[in-house]
Amino acid sequence: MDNTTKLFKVGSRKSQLALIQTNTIIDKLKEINPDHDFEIITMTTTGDKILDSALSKIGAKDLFTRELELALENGEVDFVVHSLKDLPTRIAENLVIGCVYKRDSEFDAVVMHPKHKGKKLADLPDASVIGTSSLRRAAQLQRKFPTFKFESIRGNLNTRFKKLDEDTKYDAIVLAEAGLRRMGWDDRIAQVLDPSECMYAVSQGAMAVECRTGDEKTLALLSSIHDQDTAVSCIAERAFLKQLEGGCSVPVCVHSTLTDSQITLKGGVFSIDGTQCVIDSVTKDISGEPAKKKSSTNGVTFSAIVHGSIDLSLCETAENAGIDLANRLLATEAATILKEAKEQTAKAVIEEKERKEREAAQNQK
Ligand code: DPM
Repeated sequence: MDNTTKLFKVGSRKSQLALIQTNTIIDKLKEINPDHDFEIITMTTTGDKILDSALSKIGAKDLFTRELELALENGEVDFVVHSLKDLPTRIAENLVIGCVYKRDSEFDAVVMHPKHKGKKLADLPDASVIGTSSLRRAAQLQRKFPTFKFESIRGNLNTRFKKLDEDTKYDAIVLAEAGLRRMGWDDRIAQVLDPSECMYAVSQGAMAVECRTGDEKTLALLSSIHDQDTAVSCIAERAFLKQLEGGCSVPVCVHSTLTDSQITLKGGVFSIDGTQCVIDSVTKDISGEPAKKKSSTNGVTFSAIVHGSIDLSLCETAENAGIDLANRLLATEAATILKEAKEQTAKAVIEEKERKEREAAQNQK
């Protein structure tokens, strides 16, 4: 390697979607920094290995990210690309989100079984089976469509498509529109759900790149593709989830809008069965101060989003929007709904563990 070439090692999950996302980031970095080289090192995470349980029943927050973070900590890779919605709102002190990439669609989308071609959810018959292992999607859609049944479906996106098309079990599945489009499956999108039907998950559709705290070379590189608007929205959403102490174990959903003058964060807490919910919103003025960029590589974290050159006051306002909204909800019956949902999920985690132990014992016989 000569002096002008810099090689960066990039960690990625092996799934097709993860590799597409990693390559998108690398291509953009190369476009801006043509003298840099990138080598992808793939690995398997717990979330990729445990395919017979719903995410919420596995009982860990960092299923898709921990192994990648370990590789970062060990110096095996210089940065890793995540879907920001899979990254916990608290990350280890020695790691940071070096940049947030411009968000794709944040909405959820419905994919129909081929026999329902041309239909929307509202056209499906009573007792239709919808495949999703997201508590958030199931709770909100159960509320809208009380006769539907929601069944867990796991595996990477390719596997889920196969399960939908080749089994007769599911009438439709619900996935993130961003993931579907990144995979090139645009023509299978039967319906994009707007927030009145299904609010999205915190940071859905946004990619984040994580690196080591204080790795100035990598942080400088990543700052070249940082999108401040996406970061500001995601800071508000992540601060909301963090303050609620939520994760994928509870049906928490958001809808944020950012203009030049305001940030509005709408958020909801649902019971697991969707019968109870509280939704509220907070708006903050962001027009006051001109966007003055301040430097913050160390020490300042907004729900774990840190990078080189950002408008700190804007980030702070976004963070406060999330915290305020969470506190407003926690002062209502949302607190009880959340507590019960967490207890239910914790119980489901134990039951799932016992089920697997029984299964393993059976297989030994
Ligand atoms: C999280 C959830 C899901 C993923 C829970 C939720 C979906 C789980 C499932 C936190 N992570 O959304 O309520 O349906 O079994 C994941 C996907 C993407 C990132 C796939 C999807 C898409 C790309 C993106 C899995 N993580 O949601 O359809 O948002 O950037």
